[in-house]
Amino acid sequence: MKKLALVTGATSGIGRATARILAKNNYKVILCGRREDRLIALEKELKEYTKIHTLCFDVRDKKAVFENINSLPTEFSEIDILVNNAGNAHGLDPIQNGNLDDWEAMIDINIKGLLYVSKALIPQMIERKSGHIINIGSTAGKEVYPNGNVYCATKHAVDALNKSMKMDLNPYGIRVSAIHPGMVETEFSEVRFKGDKDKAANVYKGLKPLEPEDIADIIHFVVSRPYHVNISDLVVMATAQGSATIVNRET
Ligand code: NDP
Ligand code: 8X3
Repeated sequence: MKKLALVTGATSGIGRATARILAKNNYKVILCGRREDRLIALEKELKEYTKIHTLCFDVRDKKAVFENINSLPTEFSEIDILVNNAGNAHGLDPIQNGNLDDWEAMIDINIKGLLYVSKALIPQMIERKSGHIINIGSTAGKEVYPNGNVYCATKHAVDALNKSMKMDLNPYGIRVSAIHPGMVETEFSEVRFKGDKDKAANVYKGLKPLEPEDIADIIHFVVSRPYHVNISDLVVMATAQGSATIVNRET
């Protein structure tokens, strides 16, 4: 049996694809998310490959984060790999029209949630002088785009936290890596546009976007390097994407 990975946001998109590839490669996996029905379905699907545990909590709820992680059964308590993936964009409005609830959701989930889960797991990694944290940033954490304001700010924060974690955890031999995807077709745009499927589909119209499996494959590559190799920062875009704002919709 290989290492144990905890994946946040495992109920959809990049997180679910990551849980699948890790499970199929014999990693033990803890699946996290708020939608319990999806956690149960994924556990059922993956338990033929490996040992699976599920944790149902909202990363915004710090009490729930610590209670869930601190009460893991022994077999799932020593976590080698944390994939900080849970997150979303809420809204796409110019700053002057931004919705406060959307802003708070993005800041609370994408930044504070990532910090709570990391804070709950870092002590055990320090104690063992081993571990690997994968932070899912975004190209929105490397550049900004019109109306992306607060989402871009949260992903710039993930970029900064990734670099900071790498420095602060360096004395303890802990690996820290960020993966910054461009456009990946998941439920991301449906969440951003509050369930408007047509608007969401338009984001990917006329191009071949990344698929969640493309990113999952890269996460698997990153975690499976020899321990002395730390891939610190990776930007991955669809070939049709030239930058956050340049997209070739002819390909
Ligand atoms: P999805 O919407 O498909 O998945 C988001 C995941 O995050 C779900 O599993 C969801 O689970 C979880 N999540 C959201 N809010 C919370 C919360 N409050 N507490 C716990 N879990 C939560 O989107 P993606 O797979 O695309 O997004 C995954 C990550 O990738 C995000 O951090 C996103 O910013 C990033 N990203 C996405 C890109 C894209 O184009 N799709 C590009 C670059 C980065 P549940 O609702 O069950 O809680
Ligand atoms: C998600 C990709 O282009 O919407 O982080 O910012 S994008």
